[in-house]
Amino acid sequence: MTAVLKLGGSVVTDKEAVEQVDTERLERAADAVGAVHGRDRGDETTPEPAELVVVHGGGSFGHPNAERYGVTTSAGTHDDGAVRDIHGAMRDLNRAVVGALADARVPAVQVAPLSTGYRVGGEFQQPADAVAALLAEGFVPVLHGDVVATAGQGVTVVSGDELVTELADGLDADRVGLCSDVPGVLDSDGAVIERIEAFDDVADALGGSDATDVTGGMAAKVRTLLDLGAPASVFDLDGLDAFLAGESPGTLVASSYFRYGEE
Ligand code: IP8
Repeated sequence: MTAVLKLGGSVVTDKEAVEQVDTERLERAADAVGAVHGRDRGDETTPEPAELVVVHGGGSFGHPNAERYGVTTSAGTHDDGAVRDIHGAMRDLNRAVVGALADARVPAVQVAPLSTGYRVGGEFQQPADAVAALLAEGFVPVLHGDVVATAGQGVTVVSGDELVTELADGLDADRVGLCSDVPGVLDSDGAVIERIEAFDDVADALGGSDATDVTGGMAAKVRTLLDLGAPASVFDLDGLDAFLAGESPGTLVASSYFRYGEE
């Protein structure tokens, strides 16, 4: 049973500041992960395979730096200084996230997308072999939004969401969790939608099907999640314990196909 969990930039950083970790929220998230995936020190010689991959977003580390150099998921740069600055900021944040998880006894280890992923023809590719091998050896790999080599464009940004999609498919994950600062996918009245099985069911609430890919945001996220080979939950920090306990807090985005696997 493998789960991929994204901790959004709004969970681990103070988005109003520059390169500021939100220590309190990060510790809260790390403690929740540790309560389920922590292990006693001394277990290192006989680890069980780990069941969790963590991905975190850029928040006040990645985004201001990417903006400074005009780099996005589609606009690249050959400026090596930009690569060092954007990647360096994300490494700093990753060190804080991995450190907090380690303090919560999670066998967390850092994996840098810049060293392992790439983009060709606009499509992001994240080979999952090294991550799978780390999981098999009992580690919890922790990846992060980053910059990655992009054919003909130098580097472009890769978002945490793109990593989640690639890893969920590459690892044949059973569950996906997206933890951010919203309690779920909201309808037009601001209420959390419990379950989404088809985009058309929520297109109006999310701003209509035509607007989706241009505006990005939740509509694009829902489309992507519906195409995943695993059910995905969208929730906030209050829902993290429940997700880690195997429940589906917030909004469950799962095509009707997954109903057959349910009791
Ligand atoms: O916060 C962005 O990741 P995201 C990463 O998941 C960078 O979109 C480098 C801006």
